[in-house]
Amino acid sequence: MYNTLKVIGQKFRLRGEIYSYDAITMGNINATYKVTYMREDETLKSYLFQRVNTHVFKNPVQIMENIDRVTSFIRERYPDQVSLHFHHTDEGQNYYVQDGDSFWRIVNYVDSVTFNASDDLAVIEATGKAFGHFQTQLADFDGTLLHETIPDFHNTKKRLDTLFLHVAEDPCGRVREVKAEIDYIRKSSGTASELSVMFAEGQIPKRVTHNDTKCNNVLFDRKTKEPLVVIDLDTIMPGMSVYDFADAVRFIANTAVEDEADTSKVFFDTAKFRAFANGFIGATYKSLEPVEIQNLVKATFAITIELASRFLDDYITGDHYFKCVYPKHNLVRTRCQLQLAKDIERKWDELEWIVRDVMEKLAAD
Ligand code: GN1
Ligand code: MG
Repeated sequence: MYNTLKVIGQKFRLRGEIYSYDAITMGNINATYKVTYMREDETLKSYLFQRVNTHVFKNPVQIMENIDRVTSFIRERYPDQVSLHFHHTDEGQNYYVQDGDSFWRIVNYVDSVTFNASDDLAVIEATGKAFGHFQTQLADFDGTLLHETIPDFHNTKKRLDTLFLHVAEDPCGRVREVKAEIDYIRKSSGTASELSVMFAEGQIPKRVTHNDTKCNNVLFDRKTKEPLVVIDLDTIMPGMSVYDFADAVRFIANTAVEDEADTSKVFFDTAKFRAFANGFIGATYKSLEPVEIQNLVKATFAITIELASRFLDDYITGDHYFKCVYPKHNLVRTRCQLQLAKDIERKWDELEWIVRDVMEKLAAD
């Protein structure tokens, strides 16, 4: 790996010699390395090198165009905030394609801490605030400038249709193992699809959204625990605000990890939901429309079913999309999301009540 990283660093004209490097294993899609250089004056400087997964991202050049537009917009509007800088090669591109197939990019390393999970409600609220703030930052960014890099990425209806098609085809003979999972998804498919259908019909506003709002995509200040910057801009596209809320809360309010094999540990934590809602709605409620506020809970259920169906679809079709660490990893992930969806369903009324309560308190302030 050292030699590859060295060559990539040279293409991006980084100064000095590689001092150390570590693989960062957090994401499910791209390969990321933290690479530290020692410069001529013996100071150390770190960068993140990323090899983009071009099986998932079929148009990586378009992604880099989106990222370039969005990061320059944010940097111009908010010059005092921590921001992401992608490096350029001699040819002036913010990416480099090695040997015709490896797609590389380099971004500044921000000294920070991330959370894969947290029991600290203040951190959860801050995560909500960060994603809400990110959306308001981009509120008057012209979404038509963005490429739709993964078409129908959060079109739940299409995701479910694709799953059912692959269930019928059963290309790997795995369907017989997952009957109960498919039954529950079929039963939930009407409710889960509803918002994506409304969005397609123009009943829910089209906004510029992040589309991958896991809490580990927010960098926090090590000392103050204040959010610094939102990262992982690969899926920035026009989308639904409620799904950014939902995807984040699906992840952060899960009492277990996303791939917990013991589903008896999986619950949807309503106190965490409230904390996240406080942060997110607090940052966005002035611009959110009633149809959005009213659908936050439905979106949370929908995105959980959507992700379960994406994991299950990948399992049924032979595990080509998400990185798998062991053979049934995608099945374990599916079961975990379905357990979570069931708990959200049970707590639905309470969650609706929490959203109303958060709104009332914000309005009273
Ligand atoms: C993928 O790799 P990561 O963590 O950035 C996926 C998301 C899923 C997530 C589930 C482009 O994101 O949609 O919610 O895994 N990203 C893509 O952990 O498919
Ligand atoms: Mg991502």
